[in-house]
Amino acid sequence: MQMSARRIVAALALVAMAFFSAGASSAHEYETDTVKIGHPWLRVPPPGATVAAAYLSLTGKDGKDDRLVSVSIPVAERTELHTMTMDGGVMKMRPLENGIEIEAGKTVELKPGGMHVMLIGLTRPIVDGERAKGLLTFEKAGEIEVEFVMQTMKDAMSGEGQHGGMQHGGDMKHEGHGMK
Ligand SMILES: [Cu+2]
Repeated sequence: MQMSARRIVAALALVAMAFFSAGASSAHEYETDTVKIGHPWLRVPPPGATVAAAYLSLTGKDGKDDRLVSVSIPVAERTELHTMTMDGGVMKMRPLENGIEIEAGKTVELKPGGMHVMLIGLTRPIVDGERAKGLLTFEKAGEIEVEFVMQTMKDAMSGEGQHGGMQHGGDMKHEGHGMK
């Protein structure tokens, strides 16, 4: 009896491992007292890019609200929270000086074509399937460490419909970056 029980435990452990190795692109999430953080990912930029963008979703828990104040990802010299808007047919990005507000029971999506974490001055290559540690700072929940999965646009969007292929770090106009 005891042996077979052990075998079952061993089998379950294998199943768990299979899930963990099922791919860096599988969804992962984190939770604070106030916010659920969904699938932080870092988009693999075009070769030679010095900037990149990272995304995640933020859901305010019932009866709670918070604000994402800043994000730090050590693969870049600095990061900014950006919004993206169309201005006369040109996509423009602007820093979100007050961070990102998270309302109770609502989800804010940072995603290609919209709000994003801008990584400026990459200090290492962004490689599909690898991970980068990041630190999110919330007004109420404080600091929480997460991992950003490095993914291509295609992987990230699979099963999520069409989002159009926004290119980051190409000809796009950046405002307020002080990029040199
Ligand atoms: Cu940007």
